Amino acid sequence: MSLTEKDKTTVKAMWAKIGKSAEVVGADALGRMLIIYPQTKTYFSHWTDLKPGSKPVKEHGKRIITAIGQGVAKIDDLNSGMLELSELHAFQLRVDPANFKLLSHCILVVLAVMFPKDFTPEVHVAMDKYLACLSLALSERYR
Ligand code: HNI
Repeated sequence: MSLTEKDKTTVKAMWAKIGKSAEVVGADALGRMLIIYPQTKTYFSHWTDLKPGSKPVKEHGKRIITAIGQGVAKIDDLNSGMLELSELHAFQLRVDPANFKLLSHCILVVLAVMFPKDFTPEVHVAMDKYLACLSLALSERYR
């Protein structure tokens, strides 16, 4: 799957609208993932509190969403843009790449909830495609 120029423009415009809310989006999406797909909690068992709104969830949500924003900036070459993070998730963290889809879904839900007017079907499909491409890029180093 590849992003069209129109997809890229739509993703960039939506990302600009998210702006300062990005941290909230990241934290809410991560908090939801841990509740809705409790199997994902195994990766974060070293945290003191995995509940939505907890300090580690907020801090990590910020880290994740920052990386997703960096992906938007490197949208023309996601594979090389995400290479280091792919390496980290594959070899150090050993996160099953199937989980990227679960987090991506939660991000879409949060965007729909927080930006109902902006989240048109066109934005929905462009963001879905972007997150799928990002997840694929994150899976690059697995094999
Ligand atoms: Ni992920 C650490 C980005 C999905 C489990 N992850 C990070 C870091 C970034 C990041 C950035 C911090 C790197 C560093 O310390 O240098 N993760 C992303 C992105 C996605 C993603 C952009 C998907 C869009 N990660 C996931 C998923 C899981 C996951 C789906 C597991 C279900 N990530 C982790 C774990 C860590 C992590 C575990 C280490 C956490 C810690 O405690 O430091």
